[in-house]
Amino acid sequence: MRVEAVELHRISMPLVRPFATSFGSQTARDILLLRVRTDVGDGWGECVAMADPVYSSEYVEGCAAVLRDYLVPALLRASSAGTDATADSFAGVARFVVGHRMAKAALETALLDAETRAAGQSFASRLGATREAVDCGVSVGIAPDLDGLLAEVSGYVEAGYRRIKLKIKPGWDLEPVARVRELIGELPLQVDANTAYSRDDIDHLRALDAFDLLLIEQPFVEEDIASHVALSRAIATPVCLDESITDAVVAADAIDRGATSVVNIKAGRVGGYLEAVRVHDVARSRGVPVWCGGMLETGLGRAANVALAALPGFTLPGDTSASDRYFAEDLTEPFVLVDGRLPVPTGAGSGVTVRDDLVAAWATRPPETLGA
Ligand code: SMG
Ligand code: MG
Repeated sequence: MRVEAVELHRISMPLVRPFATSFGSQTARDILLLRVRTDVGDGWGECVAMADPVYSSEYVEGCAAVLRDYLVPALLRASSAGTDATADSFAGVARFVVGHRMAKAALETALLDAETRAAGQSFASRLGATREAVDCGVSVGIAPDLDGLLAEVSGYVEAGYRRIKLKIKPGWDLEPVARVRELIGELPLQVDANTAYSRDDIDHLRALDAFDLLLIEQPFVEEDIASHVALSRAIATPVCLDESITDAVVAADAIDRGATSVVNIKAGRVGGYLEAVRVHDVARSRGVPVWCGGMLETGLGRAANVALAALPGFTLPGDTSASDRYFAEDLTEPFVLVDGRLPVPTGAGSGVTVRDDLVAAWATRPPETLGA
């Protein structure tokens, strides 16, 4: 496969309701999309970085810069020098840029889409999926008040979600969790702190053991593996790392050190879907369950996530909610919940079609074309 050009598209999509976390509130999704133009057809990839560097050090404008200045030129050079520009060979090109995993993942996904589409193969089959539908959970932001939270959660329970995840932070934890547990009975429940706590909070966090949670996700800062080990020893609720897990080596190490007994896998956070599969593999070989995280993706990124979530080690419901959880209208055909599950796309490539009319209508700046 030869890459002829790469387009950078920027769009903004309003959220159906604000999504608040310990690091701030989002009201719209500012998204970078990539289209690769190749000799065998086009491929699309979505960059999961947020508008600001608040969830991770990466952010949309930074991803666009590293793609424009480094990753895309390196890919175009390698391709014109005769390297077969597949997702696999992209690893060799990407290696010379340190970090910037979300930017790399977006480009790798576009290549994966182009090559599997041309071969008539689905993402699910390329990644090694074994299921036709995946169990879905929903991530619930920090609400303005408890009544608002309970009303929102009730709506998701009615919609059929198989697991609720609550965002927590100091001052918004035990009470909301207790009230939601009371509301939802035995429905699986978990919490995500997005690094809002410190080691001094271990005694406080232990009180969460009363609520029979599936897990507590990323209570401490991402580099602090030692405090996650300390918490894991002090608490009965399983500790799950998200932000800390940046590749399969880190995942294996965190598991072996006892910092995490469940892993949240996000392809963007680990540099792409191929590395995400390797994280799945190291966890599975250690008997550690994984689940698919989310970054408020459009249908494009959601399609790839649902394919990943269909691998055998993904034994817990993911943050793979339906399109209408975030968007009134999706960029692709919408993902609709059926009995708390989403069907895994079976068409070639991502299996969904990006609507050019919406990419143009929602554009926040003119597209850039590199190469050609
Ligand atoms: O896609 O439903 C989704 C979002 C799930 O909570 C979610 N993601 O830390 O896991 C996480 C967050 C990161 C994004 S918060 C703006
Ligand atoms: Mg998280």
